[in-house]
Amino acid sequence: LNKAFETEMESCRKLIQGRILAALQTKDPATLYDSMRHAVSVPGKMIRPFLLLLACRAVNGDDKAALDAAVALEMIHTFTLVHDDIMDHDQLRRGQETVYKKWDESVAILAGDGLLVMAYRLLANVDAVRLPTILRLFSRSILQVCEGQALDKEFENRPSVSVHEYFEMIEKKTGQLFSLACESGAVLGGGSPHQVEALRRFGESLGRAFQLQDDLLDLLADEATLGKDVGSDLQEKKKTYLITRALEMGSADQLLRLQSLLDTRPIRQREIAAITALLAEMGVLDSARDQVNQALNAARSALETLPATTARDYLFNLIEIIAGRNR
Ligand code: GRG
Repeated sequence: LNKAFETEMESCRKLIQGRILAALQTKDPATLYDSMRHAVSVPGKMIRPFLLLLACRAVNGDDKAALDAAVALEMIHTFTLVHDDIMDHDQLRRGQETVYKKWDESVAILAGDGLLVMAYRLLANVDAVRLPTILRLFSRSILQVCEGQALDKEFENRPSVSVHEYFEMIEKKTGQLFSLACESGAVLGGGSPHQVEALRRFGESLGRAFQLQDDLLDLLADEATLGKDVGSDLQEKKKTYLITRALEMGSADQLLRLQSLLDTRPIRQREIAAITALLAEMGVLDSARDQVNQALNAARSALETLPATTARDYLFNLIEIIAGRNR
């Protein structure tokens, strides 16, 4: 990957992180602000704000028009993680204790709420002409994330879920913040309707690839590198791509073996390894990798329709990063 891209990604991370910390100077009440600061203290990959800024540049817009929205988006993403960790009982996030583990559920609910509202306060700074559109896009997407999360939780209690239903769920849960990043960046940059739609589709496909990778990483990643609990999806009976596809591809005998492994508690490294081997035997891991590649190709096609700019090159680079990510 080219050096300029990496430098740009790192400088975007620093910029967004600086803005987030600057917005969080309040001390009291400590359980509210300390827990909010804890949630943002280790920065994530910052893919979503980077996408928002690049989408703005890709339509010839200025960073200044997009920066507050980019910071707001990362806060919203962090808020969903804080609440998700309560719902999934996760202990580890970005390599440190989750807010829910370090404090308790009440504190984590409030910390998440605080982050969401601070994000909306920042969004209010967006240019007045574009503000109604941006508020509509953000609110619609966040509601869709709620729907995706509700489906995800409902699926945990269902014995089987189709691959089609799985894709509907991840389009909402993960795809929406990716497509929101790209669509709102393009709107803030003053892109044409065609450009806005191309970038929205790019974000949607990238989000799909990203979540499929996330499903694979829950099984295959190294916990220290990943920075969150490995095997958490299995423990929580998540209907990931791997599980929904196994239900389609497995023989009766393979599905019996899978079910008995999935019912084991707790799920340890031994079970994870056995489940991985079984899914590989069914052809499910290859199928997942194939789906990742298809989604990344769709993302590439959407970008082809945009004018050739440095920002577009960086968006192509991001596709390669996601193709090879291990955290
Ligand atoms: C009101 C929107 C709303 C929220 C409550 C909790 C919840 C509903 C939704 C959670 C949705 C969720 C956690 C989706 C998972 C998306 C995902 C792949 C997260 C990991 O993102 P990364 O890898 O994380 O970009 P980093 O740590 O790099 O920021």
